[in-house]
Amino acid sequence: MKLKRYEKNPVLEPSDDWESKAVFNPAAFYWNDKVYMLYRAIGEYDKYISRIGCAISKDGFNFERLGNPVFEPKEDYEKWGVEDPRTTFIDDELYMTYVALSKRSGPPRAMFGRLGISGDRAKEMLAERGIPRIALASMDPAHLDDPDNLSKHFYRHGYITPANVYQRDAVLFPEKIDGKYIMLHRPRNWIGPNYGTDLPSIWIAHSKDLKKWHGHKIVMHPEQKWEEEKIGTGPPPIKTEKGWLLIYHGVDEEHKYRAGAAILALDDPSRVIKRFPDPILEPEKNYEKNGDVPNVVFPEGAVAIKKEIFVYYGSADKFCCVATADIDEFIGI
Ligand code: BMA
Repeated sequence: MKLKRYEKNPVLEPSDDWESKAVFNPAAFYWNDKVYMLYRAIGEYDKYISRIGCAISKDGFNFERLGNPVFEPKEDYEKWGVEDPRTTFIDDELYMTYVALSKRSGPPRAMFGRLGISGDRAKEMLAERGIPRIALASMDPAHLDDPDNLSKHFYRHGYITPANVYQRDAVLFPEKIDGKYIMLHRPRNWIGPNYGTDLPSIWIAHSKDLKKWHGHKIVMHPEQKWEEEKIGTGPPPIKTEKGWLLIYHGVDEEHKYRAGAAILALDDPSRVIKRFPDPILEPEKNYEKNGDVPNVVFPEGAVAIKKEIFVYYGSADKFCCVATADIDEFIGI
């Protein structure tokens, strides 16, 4: 099963000032008949600090930007960037997980050549990097009626992953299960004999308070050639008749990012009911092959509107795009 790209992709391209270099890896949610995309934006390549902008659409394809960032570094623990947001409604509150950088990370290594960074300078930049962690923010969605002031209304919960665990991918389920919040995450350094996996994998955990997480266990390991380096979560899982539809990303040895899908049991999402062996989307178009980091499709938002699913993804760390599918066909009902 494949996702169908919108023929007029990208739906968002870099614009002015704080979003002049790249807009990518968007979260998405549906509220009052509109799709909201919260996207990661870069305005310069030296510090490469990410902010989060918002664009709104009535049809899921044509977006209008709000103009100013809706979320930007404020606390020390995120002062070098807020990246890769994922949004979920739980009990009528809008939650956003994101990567919080407390240390300078700089541009991705894949861009060093183009930016003329090499030798000692490259070594220095890599040595400066800290361990990325996931932080959480939330908002009462009633504030969406006051879009110009969104940045004031996010409440920061702080880090939700520990200091020594390298984390860039975490999503919350849209519902509690057995009274507990559920998270999928990808601890990159939980590999080796103690962890039961040689490669970074997708794990599950539960929590009563969104702060302390328990019961960590692997849900999926990399299996296919196209995910031979690592896998990580994509958008928050979508509830369907057959189970939770999980869209995730897989990375191969050549650093190509593709999207895959699996279905997890509704009552126990640590159980995989079905996993699609082939990618559902892979870099093919110019805007996916050429950008700041080549050959990347990176889904982080998914919205179900009636029987259609809209998947929002970053392409080549440069643009925001959308691809769709009929949910029933997709999961094989
Ligand atoms: C991942 C993350 C994403 C990025 C992708 C491709 O590790 O850094 O933010 O889109 O690499 O560069």
